[in-house]
Amino acid sequence: MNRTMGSVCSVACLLIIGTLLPVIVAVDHEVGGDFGWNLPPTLTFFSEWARNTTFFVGDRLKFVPRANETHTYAEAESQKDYDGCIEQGIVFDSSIILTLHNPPRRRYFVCTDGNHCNNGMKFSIDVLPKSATTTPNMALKIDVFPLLLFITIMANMFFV
Ligand SMILES: [Cu+2]
Repeated sequence: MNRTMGSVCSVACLLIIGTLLPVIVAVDHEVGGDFGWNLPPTLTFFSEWARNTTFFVGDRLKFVPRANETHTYAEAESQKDYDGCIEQGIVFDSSIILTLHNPPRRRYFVCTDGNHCNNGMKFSIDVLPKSATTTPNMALKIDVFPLLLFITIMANMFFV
């Protein structure tokens, strides 16, 4: 009886984990990686970082400056504004974590402090649809895994 109860509990736990797994796929990106959100060594530093990173709806951007540097961030509305370092709308303190909400689209970020944008503190990203984060293959594995375990445990209970 104890063994049955234990198995039922394991199955319940696995089913819960299987349900929660797809929710945890959102990723936090620290802008600039370990270098952080600081005056970059080259004008293309942040563009290169962005190009080597994949962004999905639901992911978050963290702008982390060094303790002795102060930086903000804001969005530019178009490629033209971005090229000219013209920001629109809200200027965020770097301590504010930004969630990449729907819709999927190209977004442009610049630092609004001093001449920082012209000195390379800017990057653009293509935010991809959320569905792309779970490939059909991966979604299948997540759904099938608890079921397979359930079948295995049931088989053990009845045939061992
Ligand atoms: Cu700055």
